Amino acid sequence: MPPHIAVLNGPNLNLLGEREPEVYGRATLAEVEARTRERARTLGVELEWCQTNHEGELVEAIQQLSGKADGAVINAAAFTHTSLAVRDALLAVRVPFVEVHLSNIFGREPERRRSLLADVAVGVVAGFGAESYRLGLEGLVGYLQSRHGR
Ligand code: CA2
Repeated sequence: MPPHIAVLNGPNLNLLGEREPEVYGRATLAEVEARTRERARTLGVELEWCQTNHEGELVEAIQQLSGKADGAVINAAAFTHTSLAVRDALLAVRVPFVEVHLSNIFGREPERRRSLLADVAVGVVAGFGAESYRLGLEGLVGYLQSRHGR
């Protein structure tokens, strides 16, 4: 069976491409999804994609990864900086994940420089716009392959 990877997107990412292109780029979330799916196809992994504006829905989506996904690519958006609930859900399911951001959160306002998720992630990719998702997926797939090869 091909590895199953979930890509989870948090609040306001549905607005991508419409506003703040200088910060987040011009690609819409549908375009980011299409590019990421194209890479998933060449990597031979199955991709599931979702976006929610609600913290509880994101927590539920993370809980549902258990037993279903081999790994996850997560842009928790503003919840990255605020949500212990998202962190707790990720710790509970123990599914390896890569944290991704379109912008370089470490070069932004102080409140965005802190991630409540990064220390429990396999890795973090930030600042490459839509490419952050592709890079995150590649990193995660490489991690899963090396783990299986051990
Ligand atoms: O850089 C990222 O990917 C972020 O996760 C995006 C979040 C932000 O809160 C994080 O600090 C960094 C924002 C999501 C998108 O918000 C938009 C707001 C207006 C127009 C378009 C997108």
